[in-house]
Amino acid sequence: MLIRRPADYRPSEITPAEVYADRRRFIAAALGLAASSVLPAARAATPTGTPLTAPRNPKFSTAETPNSWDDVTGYNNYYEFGTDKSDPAANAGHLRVSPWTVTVAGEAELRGTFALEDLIRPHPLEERVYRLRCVEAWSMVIPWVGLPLGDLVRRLKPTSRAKYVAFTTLRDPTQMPGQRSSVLDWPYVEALRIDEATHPLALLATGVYGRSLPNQNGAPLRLVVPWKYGFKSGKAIVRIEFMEKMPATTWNRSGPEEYGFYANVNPAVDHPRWSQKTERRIGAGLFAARQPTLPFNGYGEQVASLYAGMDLRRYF
Ligand SMILES: Nc1nc2c(c(=O)[nH]1)N[C@H]1C(S)=C(S)[C@@H](COP(=O)(O)O)O[C@H]1N2
Ligand SMILES: [Mo]
Repeated sequence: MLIRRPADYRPSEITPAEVYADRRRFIAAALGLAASSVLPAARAATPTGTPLTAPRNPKFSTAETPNSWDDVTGYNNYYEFGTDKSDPAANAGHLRVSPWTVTVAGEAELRGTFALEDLIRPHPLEERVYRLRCVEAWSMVIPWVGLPLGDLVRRLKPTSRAKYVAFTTLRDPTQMPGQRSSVLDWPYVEALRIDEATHPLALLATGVYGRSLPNQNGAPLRLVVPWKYGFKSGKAIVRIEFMEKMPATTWNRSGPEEYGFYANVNPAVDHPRWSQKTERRIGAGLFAARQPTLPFNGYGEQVASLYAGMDLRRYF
């Protein structure tokens, strides 16, 4: 069996795109310009999208300063639209995100295909400022808008057999050019254990910066699991399936020795090709010090008990 290793087709994975983005900011600063004036013209300098009513939930928000709109919407991972950090902003704009349906399947009482609005309408939206730590050792602070995933899961009434829940991204190569290449097995699937999915920190995001999600951030519905590496947070979700057995997930299949099912942020367990001890905060500037990565991305007090007794080196 051919095991595709991301390194084989992403030789420039970690640094060049970041350095490139920072260099542009650096040049902009030197010229006394707004960074946006030298960034690609493809994206708006100010927030777009429909304004949402979503009071901030301070209990679940970090006090750290959020990244800029430019960082949050211009530096993305979304391989359906290309593997460079600037590709999603440049290429995702045409994705049709309305109307949108989500199919609920498997071990749940409330199954079927729902209009997105019907699925989320009963749940009030709130804003939560979360850290997002990418497995590639960069991080951002992002003011998400969404609903607690656990509230929706409970409403769907998983059966007693449901132990996992999988989230599948849209598969549509006509709209998602990255799906015409085999960079990953499409569609993108990520999954959680049910107790993870019902943890109060797990969020289904419909917006960011007080407005509906830009396509590059996963419109119209994406997961945000702040104590896990960013790849667990699937974008453009069309299917939620409750399962008895642990499902195969995209990144784990693509490199099982590099990307575990759990993917909990853990500075003590390095990625085989790089350290996870520190991270680079996007937007901090070329000369800013890397910062230490915290266990469970700093959410250990809330989530560590989910993994009591588990060997986190084995279940990484
Ligand atoms: N469908 C899909 N979801 C995805 C990805 C992807 O390539 N495709 N990339 C993941 C990774 S690696 C990260 S770090 C986050 C990035 O989210 P952001 O671009 O909103 O910051 O999205 C995750 N969700
Ligand atoms: Mo990531």
